[in-house]
Amino acid sequence: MIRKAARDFATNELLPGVIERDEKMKYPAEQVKKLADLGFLGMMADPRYGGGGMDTISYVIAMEEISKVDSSVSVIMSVNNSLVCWGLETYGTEEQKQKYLAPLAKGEKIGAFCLSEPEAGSDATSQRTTAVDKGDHYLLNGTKNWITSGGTAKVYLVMAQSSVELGHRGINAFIVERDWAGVSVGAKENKLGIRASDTHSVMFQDVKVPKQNRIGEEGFGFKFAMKTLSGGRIGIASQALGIAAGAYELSVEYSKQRKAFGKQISEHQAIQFKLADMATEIEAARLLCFKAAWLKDQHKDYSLASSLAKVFASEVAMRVSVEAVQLHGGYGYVKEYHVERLMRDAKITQIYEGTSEVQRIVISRSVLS
Ligand code: COS
Repeated sequence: MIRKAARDFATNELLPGVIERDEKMKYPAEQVKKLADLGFLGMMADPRYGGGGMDTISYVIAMEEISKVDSSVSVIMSVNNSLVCWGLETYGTEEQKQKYLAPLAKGEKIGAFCLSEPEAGSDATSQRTTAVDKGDHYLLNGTKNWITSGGTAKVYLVMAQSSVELGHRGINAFIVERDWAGVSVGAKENKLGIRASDTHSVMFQDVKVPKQNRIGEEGFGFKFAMKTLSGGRIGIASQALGIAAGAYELSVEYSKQRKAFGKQISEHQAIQFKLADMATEIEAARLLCFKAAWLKDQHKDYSLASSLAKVFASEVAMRVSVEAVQLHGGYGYVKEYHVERLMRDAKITQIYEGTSEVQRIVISRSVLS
């Protein structure tokens, strides 16, 4: 049912206009609103807070279907669900959940996750943003980069350094509202892919953050970010899976229509083998996503599984989408056939929420421990 609902939504609501939104970097405001009505912006959150109460497997399925068509929309969905809502639900106080999680899970507000900085992407412990303890509040100063939904979000989860001498144990996580004095947003980034999504720098200048807006104990911020990102990576792995599966489905369809050398190109073994390789890799990526999701649903450790899923699925998305363009030939290189967009969209899945290299750090540490 979830797959069908997501697929119908992608076909009926996302496909029309997806090329134009990509070209013009137009934020999918209407589509995100409908996604909220469908309950997909807080799929896994507890219904007590307006969420859908669904499991992570359902989320993977919905992410796959939506990403087959529009990854600018699915990244908004992924960040809101698995970084923002999940982070708040798991580590927030009851008061924080009532105030912030409820509107976010219902999609009345969009949330953003602010960890990356100009000099702290993979090296996430090197936070330059500071949050100085001033008694009843913290004073927040710094800049966050490449923030998904940075311009539209009303709520930011912000990581900042409160005690440099404590290193990563001095980092805190805060809930910051867009409308507070001192919060400002830079210009929208002009990106290679996921061009319709709203990526901005977010600046904090002497922002007063009340103590009750800290998430968890003093110094819990880095662990909060790592734990939240472990789940986020399942979302991005599913996005990559969807990009690969979308490119593959278009390739199967095209290969049955296009004729060359007197027959459909699907009758040429060179094309058949390309499709066979795509199908094999996509199935493997899907099973890795399901395994990570299943472990999370069973409350088992899923940090390794989510890195395995993300590194593999994102590399499959790259390989499959490049092959899909090749299979489409000249048509693949123009926008109308969608595969060039999928190829551009695929690249980011190897970069955000932990690059492929970061996933290999996580995996190799586990292998060697
Ligand atoms: N869950 C819980 N805790 C974790 C964790 C996880 N998945 N990963 C690391 N930690 C903890 C460690 O246990 C350690 O705590 P203690 O010192 O108390 O034991 C602490 O976090 C620091 O970890 P570590 O020493 O491994 O830090 P490193 O600087 O070596 O960095 C990587 C580890 C590279 C894995 C981490 O910085 C990372 O994931 N970077 C990428 C961040 C990212 O995804 N950026 C994209 C931003 S969102 S688009």
